[in-house]
Amino acid sequence: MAKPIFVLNGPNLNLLGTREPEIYGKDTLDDIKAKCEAKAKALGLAIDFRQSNHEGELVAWIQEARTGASGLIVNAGAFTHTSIAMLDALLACQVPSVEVHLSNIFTREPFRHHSYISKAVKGVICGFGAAGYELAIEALAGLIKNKRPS
Ligand code: CA2
Repeated sequence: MAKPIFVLNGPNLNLLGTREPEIYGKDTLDDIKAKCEAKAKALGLAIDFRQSNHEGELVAWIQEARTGASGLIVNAGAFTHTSIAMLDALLACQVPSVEVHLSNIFTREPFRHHSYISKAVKGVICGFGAAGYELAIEALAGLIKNKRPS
């Protein structure tokens, strides 16, 4: 059985759909999970979708991905702009990874313009709402397929 793509979500993303829909869209995190599962299934992949408000738990999951995942999608929430610990975990994690943000962080407050984790990922998708997660799965599908022995 192929390893799943881990989809890791950071702090407060469990509140999606409850407020600020003009920034983050109307989808709840469960809606996004369902969209990811459908996209992965269509591409013959599996996902393991998780959310935590705790930096250490996110770091532990990135470490788990080293051996347990074929790819990694990370929306680190506000930890994007603060977490050297997540950067270090991602640098040590050899699996292909994509950073996703629902909003376009570059059109928002200056403190959101810098991401600590971008240095460690293959690419960044931001500003496309929930569709960004589906785009990230498509991107990873190509990278994972190219790695499979033929
Ligand atoms: O745009 C993104 O996906 C973010 O990663 C979301 C984070 C934010 O800190 C980043 O700068 C960009 C915040 C997620 C919190 O989402 C909420 C949604 C509804 C209600 C409260 C928080």
